Amino acid sequence: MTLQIGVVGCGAIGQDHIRRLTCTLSGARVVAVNDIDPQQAQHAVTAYGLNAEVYVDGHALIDAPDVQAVLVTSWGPTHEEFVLKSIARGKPVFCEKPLAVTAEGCMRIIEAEQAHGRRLVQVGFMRPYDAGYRALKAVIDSGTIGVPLMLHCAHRNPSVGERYTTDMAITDTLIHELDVLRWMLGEDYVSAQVVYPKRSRSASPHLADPQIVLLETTSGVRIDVEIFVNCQYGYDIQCEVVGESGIAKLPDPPTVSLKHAARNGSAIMTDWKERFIASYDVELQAFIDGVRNGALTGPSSWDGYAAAVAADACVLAQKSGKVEQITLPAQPAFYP
Ligand code: NAD
Ligand code: ISE
Repeated sequence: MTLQIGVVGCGAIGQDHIRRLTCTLSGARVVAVNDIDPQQAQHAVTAYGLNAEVYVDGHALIDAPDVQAVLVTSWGPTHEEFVLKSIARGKPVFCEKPLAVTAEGCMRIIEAEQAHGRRLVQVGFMRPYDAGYRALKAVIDSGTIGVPLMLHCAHRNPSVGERYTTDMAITDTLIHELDVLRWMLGEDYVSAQVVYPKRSRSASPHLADPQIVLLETTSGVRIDVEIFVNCQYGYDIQCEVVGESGIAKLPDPPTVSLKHAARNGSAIMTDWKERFIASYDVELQAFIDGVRNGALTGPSSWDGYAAAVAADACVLAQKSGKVEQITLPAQPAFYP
């Protein structure tokens, strides 16, 4: 049976997910679309030749009897209401990060999902599906480099728009590292601090860029993450794990090594959509398969909550300049 999906939010990633649902993945079909800007929704229908109803209201789309599962790809502050609505209707929902913009919002979703009695939510954290991160985790788990002691990471974007503010370095950007490093190490965070290097002249006046986030995990692993969203040269994700007896590094995407015009080099990607294209495919196929098999396995509401709790502490640390504690309640058995 083909899973009939309704999409709320047809911006950059909404359109990209509609494309993969329509052209790349199997077992699902987009039957309804919505955007607060109706032209965006209509554009998705035209661009991908969808046989889909356009709804002016996301809640009406979720209510529609032919919508069996929901994709929430609207702006972050709207995620909580659409996820709660999907749970209230008993419909599985894939929600792009962040699950909600506050930890309290994520907790309301967790409570609603548990009250429903079975998992309905998958969060759009795609990096645990990335082949490079999976290979890195396999090396750590094999014990080859001994116990991890330190991680050196970087999340660099070529540039960001005017609307991007200092706190978004955490809530929009670092949130991926907060999720994937926790998954990779199998540990939660206990503290965070943010320090500001010399500011780039490419950053807008309301953005401190770059930033360095220092995290500590329960067992004492120290992590530094450079967030630099106006680095100019490309979209560059780095992660190096220093263990007791060796170092393991996230592979760069494969590109041709080129010797030309008295230079030796290789291309660097500039677009996050391309860098993680395979992981987006795998995460969304996992959602479709999970719904059809009656068991979701991808990043859960609890993962969304854990990342949000850490992000809240990082935003506090941005403002206080101090080391801020991160405290997670015990993980409910509902989320094994
Ligand atoms: P975008 O601004 O391009 O698109 C967001 C869309 O949501 C817009 O078309 C806007 O009109 C629509 N919208 C806003 N409020 C709405 C509402 N109440 N109802 C319906 N539609 C509404 O942004 P984007 O880059 O597509 O990001 C969307 C979400 O996806 C964000 O939460 C972002 O963090 C996340 N995202 C995740 C990744 C990833 O790597 N996993 C990448 C990009 C974006
Ligand atoms: C964007 O919203 C994403 O989620 C991308 O994966 C991330 O790398 C980028 O920095 C964000 O702006």
